[in-house]
Amino acid sequence: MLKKVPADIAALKTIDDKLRFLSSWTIHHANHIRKSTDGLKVGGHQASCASMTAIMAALYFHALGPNDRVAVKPHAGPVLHAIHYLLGSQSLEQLENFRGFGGMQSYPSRTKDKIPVDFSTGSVGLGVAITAFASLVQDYLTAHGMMDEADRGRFVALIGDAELDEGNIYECLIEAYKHDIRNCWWVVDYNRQSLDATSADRMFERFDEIFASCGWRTVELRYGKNLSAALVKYPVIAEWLDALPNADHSALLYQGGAAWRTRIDADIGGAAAPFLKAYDDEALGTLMSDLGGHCMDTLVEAFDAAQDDVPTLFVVWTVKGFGLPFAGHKDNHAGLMNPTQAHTLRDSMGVKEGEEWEPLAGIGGNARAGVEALIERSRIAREKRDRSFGQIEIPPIPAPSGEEQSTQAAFGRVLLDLAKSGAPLADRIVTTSPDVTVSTNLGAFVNQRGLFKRCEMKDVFAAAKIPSAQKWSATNQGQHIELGIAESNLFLMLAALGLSGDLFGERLVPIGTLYDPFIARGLDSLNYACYQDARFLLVATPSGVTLGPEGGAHQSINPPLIALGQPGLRHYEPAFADELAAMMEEAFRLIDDPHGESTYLRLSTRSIDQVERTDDAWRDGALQGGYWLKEPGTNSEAAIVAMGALMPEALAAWEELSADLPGLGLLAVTSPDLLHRGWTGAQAKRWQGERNPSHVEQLLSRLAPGAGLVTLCDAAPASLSWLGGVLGQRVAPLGVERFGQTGNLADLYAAYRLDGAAITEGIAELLLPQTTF
Ligand SMILES: Cc1ncc(C[n+]2csc(CCOP(=O)(O)OP(=O)(O)O)c2C)c(N)n1
Ligand SMILES: [Mg+2]
Repeated sequence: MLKKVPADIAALKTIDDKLRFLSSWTIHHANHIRKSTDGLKVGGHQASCASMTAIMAALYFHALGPNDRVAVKPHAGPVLHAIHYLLGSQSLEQLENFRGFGGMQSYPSRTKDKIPVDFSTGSVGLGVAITAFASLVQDYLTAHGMMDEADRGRFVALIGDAELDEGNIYECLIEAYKHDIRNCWWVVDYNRQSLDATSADRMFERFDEIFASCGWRTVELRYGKNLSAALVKYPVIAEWLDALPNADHSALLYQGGAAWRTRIDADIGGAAAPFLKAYDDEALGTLMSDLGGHCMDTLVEAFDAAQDDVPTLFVVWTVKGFGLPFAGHKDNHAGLMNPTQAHTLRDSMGVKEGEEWEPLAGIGGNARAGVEALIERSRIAREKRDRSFGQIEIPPIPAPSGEEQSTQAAFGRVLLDLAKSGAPLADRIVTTSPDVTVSTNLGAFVNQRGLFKRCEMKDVFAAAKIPSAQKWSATNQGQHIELGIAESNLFLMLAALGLSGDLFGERLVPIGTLYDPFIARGLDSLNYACYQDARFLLVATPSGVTLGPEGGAHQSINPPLIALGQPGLRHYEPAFADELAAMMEEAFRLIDDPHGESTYLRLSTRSIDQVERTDDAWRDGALQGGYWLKEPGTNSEAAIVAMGALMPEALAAWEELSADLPGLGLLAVTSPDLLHRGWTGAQAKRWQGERNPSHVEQLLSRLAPGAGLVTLCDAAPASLSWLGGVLGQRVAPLGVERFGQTGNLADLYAAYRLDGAAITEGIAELLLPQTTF
């Protein structure tokens, strides 16, 4: 941590004003000055920005150092851009194009914004929680000697108060406590307003306790220096103000001095007279708005006082829309100043018309020198960090041997072999799982590489010589981060691990496991991880009704459809162990490739006969989304198209049917996601003059133009039924559309129409003279 330097309070206050003006003007420009071509409201959140400008001035121009990383609450994005504009690291063009195509984004975006954005935000709550996981990654890297202790930073989340209603914050808080995280500051912009209205009073009394019980220091910055001094002098006002409900407080802040006077007089009467006499209306309004979050001395003092590594929650009282005409109004969330109001603000800042974008317009004399010096002194990182790819040597991943294997068991074997191999890749792997480490077959890897904890944890069972297949001891050299059962945390952990190259310059290879149906539990966090291009391997197992006796609560149906619609995540669903090994190798490569992405492997516990391969020709196709497991004959009229764990049914049906239907093909689909992307991508390219058919077009063009496809997957049938649209072939889609239930495989496959009989019926449906409807 850097040594603190004395603060130039006057210059910080001027920067606070400047940030309030620039963020407001950026939004104003986009809504009222830039030409609209479609009549849509552009939007923006002037009030949410104004709430935080002092807090952000104090942080970025005083408290933060170059190694600190910040998640900025989504609606204060324009303040972050204004900061970089003052620092010279954001262009006018970008500000003028706020919310325009290619311009600065509505909410801070790591990937699209031109300024350094440490964490994307937008879906409230997630940007907060990822900071805790990032601090854990920092501890991991320093413990493993991949990062210098001296380069440590602090992880700061700037939070809206209503954001604290998101459950993911508390899930994360519990996990963070277990892992003893540190170097985190969460700064709550406590403006007591959400989107719809003012926030509930009751809960805020409890936040202290919740955070404190999870090991956090809590600091409340309620009143600024002037108001605090007045309240000491007039305790009767202090008592009254402390008890004022949120809604009343906001309304009075909006109404101003005269309303404060009337209300105080009505509520307190004669005892308030000396206080009321001491201020005229304007001074009273200003005094009552002097909350901690707008008092630079208070902010600087608080940040300076928290220089150790104890995680700290600052609850900073603010006025939503501070200094703007709709300050405190409950409807101000998306409120925009009209041009007259924006001009009044501009004039009040001493900025001349036409000079609105001059960074230091309106700041004259000595003040200017102070501000310039402060801008020069700001220690935050001004430019985007490099993304560090291409660091990891990826060895060939051999397929585990065995005539009968499940893809889940093969996954465990591959990792075990890697762990034992001593390959550099193995040292970069970090595994993590929400309490399903053993049941997803990570156990063997963990036995080899151990759990990670900053402080050693002994395996009590092993010490007592109680037999167990699983070693469960932790050191700071371990490579498995065990999480409690909270899938959202898994994805946030993967997001933080998957950004290690971007945040810390050292790429890790994160592998997270969970049961396939519970992807849905953390879906927004998964999307969040992908949105900011974190790189990881997600292994979801078991999956589908193939889970048999475990029953419907654990049998997944729609994840392949989720994956089909999820950018930044490649779905592979192998049938055989050699496919799985190839996919893992590809997934590792994609993690370390600038043009790569994350991978989702959907695996199964069903042990199936492996196929004999005569060559490696299948491999390329498998990595592109599919290959002919049984080549079709020339102009074949039909094919079975199957995915994953149902391949034995497809193969058996193929054997049976091909006697009558010579030339029947069997297409093994390994990734509907990739096939679909290839299809649409090739179409788009044709319009740019490139005429290469996509992989799926090539595969399906081996069949007759009007051929029929029976598609089969242990998932929603729509995962594959779209294949008929590629070349206009007819489809009989088989898959799961009702909740599963317990049973053996034969019973379940019959009940859900996933067996040989269903495939035969499907073929008949397609080949018999067309049914008329
Ligand atoms: C997960 C999610 N749900 C809903 C929204 C829509 N939304 C954006 S801001 C907001 C209220 C934010 O209030 P607060 O956190 O107090 O921020 P501030 O008052 O500082 O604007 C809501 C509901 C969102 N961005 N993310
Ligand atoms: Mg709020």
